[in-house]
Amino acid sequence: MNRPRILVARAIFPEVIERLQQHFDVESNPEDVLWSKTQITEKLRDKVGVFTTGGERIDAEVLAGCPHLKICANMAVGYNNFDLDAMTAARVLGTNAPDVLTETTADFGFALLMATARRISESEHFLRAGHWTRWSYDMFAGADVHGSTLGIIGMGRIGQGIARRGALGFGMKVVYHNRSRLDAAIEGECKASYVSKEELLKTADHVVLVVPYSAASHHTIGAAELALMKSTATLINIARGGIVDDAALAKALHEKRIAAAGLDVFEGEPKVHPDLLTVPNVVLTPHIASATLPTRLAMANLAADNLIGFLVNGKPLTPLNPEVLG
Ligand code: 8YV
Repeated sequence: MNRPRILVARAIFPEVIERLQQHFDVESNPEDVLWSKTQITEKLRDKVGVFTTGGERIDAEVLAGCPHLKICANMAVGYNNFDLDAMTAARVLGTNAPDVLTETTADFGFALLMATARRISESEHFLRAGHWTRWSYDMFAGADVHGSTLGIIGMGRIGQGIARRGALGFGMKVVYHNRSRLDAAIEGECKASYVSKEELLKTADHVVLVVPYSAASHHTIGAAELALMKSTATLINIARGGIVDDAALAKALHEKRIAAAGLDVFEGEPKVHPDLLTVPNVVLTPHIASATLPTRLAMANLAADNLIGFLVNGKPLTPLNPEVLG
């Protein structure tokens, strides 16, 4: 019997490949080769499904070369690697991996905030370099987290998780800005108040970005927004590269316009703006906010469940463009 053919675009957990092999003919990538868009298009020519990890671009150009493709299952909650309009036009379903990573990613957002505010990376580099020869009263004095004002831009599930940590665990005053205001019940649970973006930037001691990337959210934070922030404030980006204008941020950090930044995502990653690498008051991590093994396994299993659910049973779990199902 001819089984549906799928492509797994990057190396993933072998047990997830084995699950997929129970249903499909799987072309996988155990060597984790970074295939070009042309190579992926070529490999998808005879496939009905693809497992993507968030880095593989699926757009009209790719779709034009893949006449049999029916589903792209992303192992990520963000799906800006998909041109969803082009996929819908080609009647290709997109799915993402929400929920399973919410708490892990919120943990990381909070960890990055703490590390940044309390200058943990900067002070560790100083120690490792052998510069710690004496104590001084203001050595690596940072900003308080407890009792300060936390401003969250993008109050989806992960933003709400960070708000709960801040309000309930650290007694922070939480303000947020979002495309739409949340229900009063959720605001109450997160102890968060809705404010304009401008007010948030002016009043927050710590600004955390958790907005999805789109043309509309490109450079949500640029020079003008950085100019509104307190000079003592920290900025945390766990959303996507492109939400922050990294060149403007590097300049603001060099000029001490704001105190510090914690960045897990970058414009053009894995490249990092060279001026960010030379500022001491920034904590840089390589897009690892969801990186715990149980969570990454749950994300991979959810992407696999979407492929199996849709291609075997006609029922994907987390469809992004369900209109193609009808
Ligand atoms: C992924 C993420 O690890 O889920 C997302 O949107 O940013 C991360 O959890 C990343 O996209 C690589 O797949």
